[in-house]
Amino acid sequence: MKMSFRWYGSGNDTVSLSQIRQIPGVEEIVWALHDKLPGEVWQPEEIAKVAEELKPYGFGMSVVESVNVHDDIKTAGPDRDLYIDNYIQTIRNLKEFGVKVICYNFMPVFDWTRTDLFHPLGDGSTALFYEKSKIKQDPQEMAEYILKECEGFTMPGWEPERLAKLTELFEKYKSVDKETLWENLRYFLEKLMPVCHECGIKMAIHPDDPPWDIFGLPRLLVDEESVGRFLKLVDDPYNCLTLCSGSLGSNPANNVADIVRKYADRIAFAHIRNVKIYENGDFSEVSHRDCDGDVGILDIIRAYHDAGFDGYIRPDHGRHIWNEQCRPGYGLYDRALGIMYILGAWDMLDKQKG
Ligand code: DNO
Repeated sequence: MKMSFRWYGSGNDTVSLSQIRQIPGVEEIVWALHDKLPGEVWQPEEIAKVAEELKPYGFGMSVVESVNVHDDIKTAGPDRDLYIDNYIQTIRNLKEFGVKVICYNFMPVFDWTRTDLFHPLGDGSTALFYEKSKIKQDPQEMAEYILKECEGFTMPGWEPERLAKLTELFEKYKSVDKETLWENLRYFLEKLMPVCHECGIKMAIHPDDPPWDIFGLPRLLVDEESVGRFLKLVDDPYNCLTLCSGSLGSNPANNVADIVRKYADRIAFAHIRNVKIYENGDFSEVSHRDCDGDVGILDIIRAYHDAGFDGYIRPDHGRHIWNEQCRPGYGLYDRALGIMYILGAWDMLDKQKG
């Protein structure tokens, strides 16, 4: 297992590389060119700038999160082949810098969705929260709330340029039902696989967050069965998963540790996060400690360990603690605590194995 930490880049993150350097065990920075819109080619000189920044700290840059997929690819729009060609060019450019895994998602319109980004947890900390009943309302209202809370930062999946055209976007997806979306995903991945082989880069899809349809938009990767369908859809060792424990785990019917055990050989990247689920289906993000939430963090870590997982792993969202002013879910302190929890469990498992 290779421990990593997501970083949004100089001037775009409250956390610095020198701070990350002091968290034990971090080998890799999970990065992206956050000013790129979906569909644009990532140019070598732009990637080189990030490589230069990471170099003095000795961090690898093997994982990109995300190269976002243009809506024309998701909806089979008129320019999908053009945008797939651009994606392929980006893969080729990333290869030159040692990238091994590209995390992406195939969620329509919205990436992850929450209704409160700073929900009080009762101990003075706050965290991301999802209130089911709010999602039935106006998507425009929710998008405006999230954009307002995130002013000053770029938020992948929440690009203001895209969301300014929300009605148009919803219109585009009107004719895209679940089966069509599966088909469009297959088309995209089949075009990419030969290039992934050539470049040694794995495509690692992020499951849908939350794992159910929202605002009438179809969501594909929501449970063990759909994850299995995805892996068979394009049955190729370079067609992989970013297995996010918190996304799948916010449906209590999902046993994430079982999913890890079943598909470990196709997991290229692991997001480890804990979630507390309420009876009415609302959920709150919580600390990484197993007993604080419901996803079974320790079982999940054990499942990775038993499988001899040698992919990349990162603590996912943290709470906002000790008055840290940071991006929602992406502060320094709680994610650093998360790393220590994961490494503590992992080291103990190593020791027991002898
Ligand atoms: C949320 C993240 C997701 C993820 C994308 C991948 O914090 O896990 O936004 O980066 O879905 O494309």
